Amino acid sequence: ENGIQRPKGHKVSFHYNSHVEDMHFGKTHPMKPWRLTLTKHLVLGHGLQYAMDTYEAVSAGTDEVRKFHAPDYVDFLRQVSPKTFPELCKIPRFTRAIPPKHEGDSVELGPYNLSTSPGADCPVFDGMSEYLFLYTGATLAATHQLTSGACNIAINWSGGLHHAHKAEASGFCYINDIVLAILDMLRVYARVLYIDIDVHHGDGVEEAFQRQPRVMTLSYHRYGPYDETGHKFFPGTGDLEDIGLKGTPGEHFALNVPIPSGIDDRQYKFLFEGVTGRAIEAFNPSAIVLQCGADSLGGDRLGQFNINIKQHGECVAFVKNQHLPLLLLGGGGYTARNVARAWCHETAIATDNKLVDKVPYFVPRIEAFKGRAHGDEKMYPSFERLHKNECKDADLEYMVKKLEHD
Ligand code: V1P
Ligand code: CA
Ligand code: ZN
Repeated sequence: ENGIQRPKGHKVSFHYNSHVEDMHFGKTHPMKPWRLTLTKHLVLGHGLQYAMDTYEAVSAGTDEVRKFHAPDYVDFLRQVSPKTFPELCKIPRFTRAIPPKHEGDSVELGPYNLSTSPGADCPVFDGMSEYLFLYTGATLAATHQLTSGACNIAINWSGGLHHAHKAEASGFCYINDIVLAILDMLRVYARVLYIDIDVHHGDGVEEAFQRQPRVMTLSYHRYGPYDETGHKFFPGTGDLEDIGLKGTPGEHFALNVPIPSGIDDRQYKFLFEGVTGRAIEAFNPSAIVLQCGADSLGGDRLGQFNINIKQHGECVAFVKNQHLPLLLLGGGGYTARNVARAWCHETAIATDNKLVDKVPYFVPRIEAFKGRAHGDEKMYPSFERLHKNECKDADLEYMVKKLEHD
């Protein structure tokens, strides 16, 4: 009755675990996992679950994460919590790794760029270990659906954490689920193209494959002078001249599109379709990973671009139209209501559906799904059990207000 249909000619799988929503990076931290609650409820409110196979994610294993990350770093992430952090820092081999505190430093950094100080990019928070291995598990499950041929497009909006390094957290990212996914894809696909439309440079992924000609990385990002004090927009890398590690087979297999602030839809479309189209032509990938960071939208709390959800979605549509196995991941996105709107819209694009203006099904008010209301049942409460109702955008605003006060 809402017109949602399974796509004809391809299959989509959707991977998620509601526990990631409950996490808090800290009161002032811009990363809000509850943006995933909004996204989930919009997706369900539109009935898009009927157009895909939905899977509840399980945690990634230690060995899986060690395929890219250093063993000691993985062990640390497995054990870390606000309670265990001070003890873990006392282990002799870490005491030297902690950089000395300089006067004027606002945050004190621990090993691996982790910190319990408020204001840190990569805080140690309650439940963080569970959170990290869950979003990674969801990405790996999505990857397996693709590589086994069970689907053509696999989605994990809780993944896409592109800044994490081999043995260091960076920019809200602890485990680089993207690198792990691509490593797994290389067992099956000859060449993997990684495209990154997050407003930040996908430095962690680029670095991991800088010597590797079977992976081409292509990031679009804000780049250039930031303010009067000479600060660069995070992470400060991704110059046009950076094309992969010189003198290795990976040279020419990294592409960067540095962009000034305020870019609009028309300009972004011109750049994205021109450069991506040429990259696909030249590289001839066997599969594509698209990081759909929503902080490139206008009005983002951290971003400085001016593009609309429509154009953000057209990037997804352009890549989907290549008809290659496609892994869709989330990433940044700090104005939660717009993140949810964008990723729901892109779930519709992936499944060849058009969304109606009003959400056709009841979207539970916040009291109804706060905490672990869905307990141990399968991820999605079936919609038959919910009242049919309408959700106008005002209802989304209501949820935002309630969640913002959490
Ligand atoms: O600018 C910095 C660092 C901190 N200084 C030492 C320089 N960090 C940024 C990090 C942005 C991370 C983006 C992640 C992603 O690409 C993928 C998930 O979207 C930063 C900013 C900022 N305006 O760029 N950190 C914070 N803001 C911050 C603010 C409050 C509390 C904690 C962190
Ligand atoms: Ca980017
Ligand atoms: Zn970002």
